[in-house]
Amino acid sequence: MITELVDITGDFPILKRQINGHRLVYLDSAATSQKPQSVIDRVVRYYETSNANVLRSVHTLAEESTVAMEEAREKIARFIHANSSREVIFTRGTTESLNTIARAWGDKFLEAGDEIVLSPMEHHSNLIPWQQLAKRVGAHLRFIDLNGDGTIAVDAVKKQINNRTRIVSLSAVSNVLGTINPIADVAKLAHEVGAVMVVDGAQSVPHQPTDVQKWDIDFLAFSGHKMLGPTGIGILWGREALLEAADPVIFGGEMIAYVDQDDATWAELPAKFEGGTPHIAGAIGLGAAVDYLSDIGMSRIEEHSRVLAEEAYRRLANLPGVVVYGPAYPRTSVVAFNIAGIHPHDVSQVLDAHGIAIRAGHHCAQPLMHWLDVGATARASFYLYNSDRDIDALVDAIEATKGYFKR
Ligand code: C6P
Repeated sequence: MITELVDITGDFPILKRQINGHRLVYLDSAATSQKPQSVIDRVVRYYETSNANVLRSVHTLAEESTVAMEEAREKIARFIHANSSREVIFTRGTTESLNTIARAWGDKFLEAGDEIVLSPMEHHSNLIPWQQLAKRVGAHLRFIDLNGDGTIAVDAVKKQINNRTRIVSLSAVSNVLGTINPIADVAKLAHEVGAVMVVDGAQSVPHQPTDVQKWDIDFLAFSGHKMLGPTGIGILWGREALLEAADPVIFGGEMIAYVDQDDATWAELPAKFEGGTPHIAGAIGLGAAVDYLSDIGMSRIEEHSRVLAEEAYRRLANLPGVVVYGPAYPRTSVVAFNIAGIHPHDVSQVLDAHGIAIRAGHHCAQPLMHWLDVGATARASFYLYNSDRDIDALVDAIEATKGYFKR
């Protein structure tokens, strides 16, 4: 290990698998992380012992189920330093969280001529909801100019923010460039003009300590499945006053206070935004994932993700014919690259033959592909169960890929 993190691969049953006769080298955690046994066991135990709908029935199982889900909410609130678990809304993931903010807050408070500031590195989930909001209300999108290496300078942000700005929405970590964006500085600029600061934390919350108070932001979206939790569960965090002021977007069971034939009033937070039966097992599983991450310590995980990404960048950038995107330093968790003359899908296929799982494509960031002037890239992404041994395997397999296509 090149970091102080001990080898925890034994906690992840899937990592025992052989793929095409090789040890599985899983370098696709930015798409979704693998799950430790403790998370898998927690979900199974829930279904085996306490399965019941939440917040409705008054029997023992329903009580246990509700308590377990609300305990998970409390853990997640502490994990991101929310003021209260009332600010923590369960969603399906980052995508649903961002769409909810755009609908719930954006539709209510934006008007024609207002502006939304984004960056060209945003994932489609942090772009299209704002495009659609802008179309609905007649607002305009503005984009921060990136530095040549894909980083964001605070001065470039200043140029796009003015007194018509109502929303600034930025990823904390890019899922392609691995850049770490200056969220606290941008939030300060947003607040100076009375705009709200939204953060796409899909790639940051799994890899670094998250403190919404220190960042001084207004909304945060992230996904459970990228941080060792189950798929289909994610979080929308918002400041209580903003969530109180916003309108619900999913109408139905459990999000109401009172209903008659013609109208309805809304439940208190967080229920107001959680219409319908939630993903109870997912929420409880995410709580177990937060326990696992917290036991290791997010600062150590941050260091580990940073060291692996920087080391992988350095080694790939030294390979002839390999182009690596984004800054050498500082970066975290993901390294996107291309091999001259070989399509990334072909790279991915040859790597798979060596047991190595990476992602290839536009990574749901087509505007960023245009900015990089490429159609697609290969991308290796690292997490707490990876080590320098996996970087060795990646480098060897890239050399083999080059040899294969030369033939
Ligand atoms: N990026 C990747 O391979 P969902 O799908 O809702 O859990 O997350 C969407 C999302 C939003 N923002 C960022 C920065 C992301 O990286 C992602 C998911 C995956 O890069 C799947 S496309």
